[in-house]
Amino acid sequence: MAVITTQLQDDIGTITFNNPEHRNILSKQMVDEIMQSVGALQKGRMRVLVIRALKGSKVWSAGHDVHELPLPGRDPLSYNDPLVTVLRSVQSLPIPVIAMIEGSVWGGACDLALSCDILIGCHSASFCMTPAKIGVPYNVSGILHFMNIMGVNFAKEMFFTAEPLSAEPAAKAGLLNHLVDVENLEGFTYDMATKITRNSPLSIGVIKEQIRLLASAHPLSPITFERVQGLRRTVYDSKDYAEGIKAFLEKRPPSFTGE
Ligand code: LCV
Repeated sequence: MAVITTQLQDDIGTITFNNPEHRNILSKQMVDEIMQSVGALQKGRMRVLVIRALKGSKVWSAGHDVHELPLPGRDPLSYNDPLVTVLRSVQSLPIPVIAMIEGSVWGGACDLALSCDILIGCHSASFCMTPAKIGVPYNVSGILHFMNIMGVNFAKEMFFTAEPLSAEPAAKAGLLNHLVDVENLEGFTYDMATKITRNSPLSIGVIKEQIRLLASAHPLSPITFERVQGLRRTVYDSKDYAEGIKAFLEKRPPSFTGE
């Protein structure tokens, strides 16, 4: 059964998460359907893409499907991980992608929302970065994302506390472009999308790619990159990483030992 629905109207594509039972987790199935839909929508005249959950959703997306996290010894967020793949495809799509946020956003879903170009949320929106709650070593591109958008100290607070940031402080920290009342959320989002469809798609596409390249222009020497990967390995090889996943699946708080 499909976990998303797709629509193209007046040059605006819409992908709606439609797996409320499992809180719109970014499972491989969800990611595959998103990638297929984006490909199909690009065959039409799509100038803007809106990514959203169903109206009235309490959870926009609960993030990576924890059942699909590899057990110790393998990088949980490697280059080819389905979630990491969809983040790259959203970032490199040559059209603006608007995340319309209603409900809570967790873990990798925060990264998906932040991979979009514009975030418009209502007061039920919240953002929670959960790697430390599960014992996951987040990846370099994901961390850079948060640093670029909210600055080092806010990023550290989100990663270290693994506490949800509610809509108002999230908007102040730059996680939301606009915070609007829920009854205006759709209207505001599609009004902005319509305005964008009237502008030059070539100019917009080039500006989006220029900003992506400039924002990720951080020289990292090979030895530094290898050091980072080595540090991440000590985490995903750890007992704590296994404990984090086990505790999640057993629906109990994890007991981390630092080993
Ligand atoms: C699998 C789930 C999930 C889920 N996976 O409903 O960023 S990183 O590095 O951490 C990355 C690895 C990542 O993204 O990790 C995932 C981070 N996500 C979370 O920590 C959120 C985990 N979920 C929750 O805290 C709750 O589900 C929320 C608060 C989102 C909703 O709570 P609520 O009480 O409304 P349930 O918890 O009862 O969840 C409904 C069903 O969805 C499953 C969950 O196991 C349950 O399925 P079962 O009824 O079959 O048990 N589910 C929720 N999140 N990330 N499965």
